[in-house]
Amino acid sequence: MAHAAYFENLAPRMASHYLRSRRKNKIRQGFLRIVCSKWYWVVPALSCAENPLRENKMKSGIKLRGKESACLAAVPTGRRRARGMLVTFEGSDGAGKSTQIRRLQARLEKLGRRVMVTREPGGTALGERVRHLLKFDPAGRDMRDETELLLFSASRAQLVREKILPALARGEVVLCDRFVDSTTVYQGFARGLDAGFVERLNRFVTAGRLPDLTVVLDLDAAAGLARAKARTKKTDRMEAQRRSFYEKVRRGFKRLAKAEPRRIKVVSATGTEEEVGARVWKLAAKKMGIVGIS
Ligand code: ATM
Repeated sequence: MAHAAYFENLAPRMASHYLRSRRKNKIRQGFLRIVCSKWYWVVPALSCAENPLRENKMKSGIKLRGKESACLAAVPTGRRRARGMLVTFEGSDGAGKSTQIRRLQARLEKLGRRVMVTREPGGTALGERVRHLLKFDPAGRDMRDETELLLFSASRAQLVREKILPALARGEVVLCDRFVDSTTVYQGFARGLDAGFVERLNRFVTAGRLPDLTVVLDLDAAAGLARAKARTKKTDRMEAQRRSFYEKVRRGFKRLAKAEPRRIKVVSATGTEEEVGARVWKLAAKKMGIVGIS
């Protein structure tokens, strides 16, 4: 009889035990999730054998201290991907944007980050055609300012949707040679087109995605023009402006940086490539939370 009673009660007892342990498990899991929410992606990153950062650490002997997590943010692992980051480079022509972009790309890739480099106007098959129209095509000789604004915007609309947003969604760092601030400064400020309209158009074209960091390489207009002229032999419609235009452009970028000091940083482009590179790295590393690597 005793046995019969035992077995009769077994099912409800098992059910209640099951429910209790499930509740306990849930609480335990919830607790672990809270504790690990900041760290659960660090552990796999450190322990994962093919983690590029770990390999890098071994190869270069870089010691990661303190906020290692900062560097680990570079490694998309497990359930949490590194957040994509958009860094744009602006400034007068000849300020050395492409050189600095290449340097930054190399440093980030050494740390295991995936980097996509692109440029404006251009960066897509369609955008490169538009670039040619804007800069070199004789048909563009008589281009009106409004047409110019729309062509730059058309190239950007394509680039943002075809390349930039997908790369950011994959957790990559996107380094873009010029972006929306060029339109604000060149077409809005220097050409004098309606600033309110330019801003609205910029928002539409970029789907509201502003850069996380914008580095303005600042150089005296005359020095920039001289460098740009020495570099290219092709006649470039955009580079055939008066010096006063470039001075206006320089002032425009500085004004923009004052208005958005958290995002836009002005960096002196004078000095050696390495010196400018060190200034750029300091800003980028800070923005990406990379510590201990100067
Ligand atoms: P570079 O790729 O060499 O930077 O040339 C692009 C030119 O287009 C540059 N001109 N100069 N001198 C800046 C100009 N530009 C604009 O006027 N508006 C824009 O929105 C962009 C992206 C570039």
